[in-house]
Amino acid sequence: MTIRIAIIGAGIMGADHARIFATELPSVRLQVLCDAATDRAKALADQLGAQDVVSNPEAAILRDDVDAVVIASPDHTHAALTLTAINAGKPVLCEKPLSPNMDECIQVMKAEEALGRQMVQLGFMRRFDPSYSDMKLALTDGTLGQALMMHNFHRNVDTPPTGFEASMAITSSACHEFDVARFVLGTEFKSITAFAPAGVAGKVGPVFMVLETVDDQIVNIEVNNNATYGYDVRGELVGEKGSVFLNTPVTSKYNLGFKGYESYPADWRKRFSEAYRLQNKDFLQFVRSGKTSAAAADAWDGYCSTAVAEAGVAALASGQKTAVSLIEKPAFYK
Ligand code: ISE
Repeated sequence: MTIRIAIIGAGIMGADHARIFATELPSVRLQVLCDAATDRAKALADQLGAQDVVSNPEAAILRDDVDAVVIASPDHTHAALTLTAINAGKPVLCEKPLSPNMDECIQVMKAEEALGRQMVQLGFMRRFDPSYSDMKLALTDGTLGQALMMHNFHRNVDTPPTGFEASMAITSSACHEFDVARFVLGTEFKSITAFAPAGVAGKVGPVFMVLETVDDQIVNIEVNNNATYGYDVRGELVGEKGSVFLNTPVTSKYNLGFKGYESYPADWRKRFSEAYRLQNKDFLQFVRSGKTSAAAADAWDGYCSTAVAEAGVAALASGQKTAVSLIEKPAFYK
């Protein structure tokens, strides 16, 4: 069966999802691209062969010729559009975060429960990245013994010219690390402390966070959205018998001008291209079978990372170690 997809948002991520579905995966059709800037959506549709272009996201989701929805619009629109898709009975791959606000995540979980079916997959694509998969496997197969610590670096070249507020270093960037650390360690966080090191005037500054898990492991996260030199994500999981370090896929090594070096990508699309492809393939399988895979992030995972992010924003403002308090996990997600 060919799955007809609506992509909401034709910005950097909407365009990348559209490209992946149109050029890398079988039995899927770009049915409609939706963006407030219809000329941007039209240019993408012409390039990738999408059937139609519209500007109203709700109308796009509700169309009879749409089977499944990808939401890649601005963060604050994610939850409401996800609810529209759930209420229409359409599976949805929603970019992270599910919402910058915990209460909205709870509403999404309630809507799924009321329907009696999971409809939401969250775009925490790092769960599908082969290097994080190795890390998780080294824990689950016993190679590393007990997990003790996890170190994480998350560096972007710069922030988009508009729309990226300081808190988004935590809610929109660090949320990847919150989720992937929960996934790799198989645990939840109990506290977060956040520091703002010296930054450059007029730019979103770096944030350094220290988190404790309920199993007493320590996770630290550096986010620097204005690192300038390249997109650079690093991680190391330390266990009682050794450690696993993420290896960034590198295709070439340069020998030039008395130096040997590798280059960095400008953003996350190249670094995580295989993760995105595997994630979107997994989503199509979810649409076909109605069953979530073990790797995929669901609405509960979206809620948890937003709960950690909310505590992180509060911790940064207060300078205090802040508790992460989660609601009890609904039986529906167990
Ligand atoms: C962006 O939205 C992403 O999803 C990237 O993976 C992340 O590295 C970046 O910091 C976010 O702003």
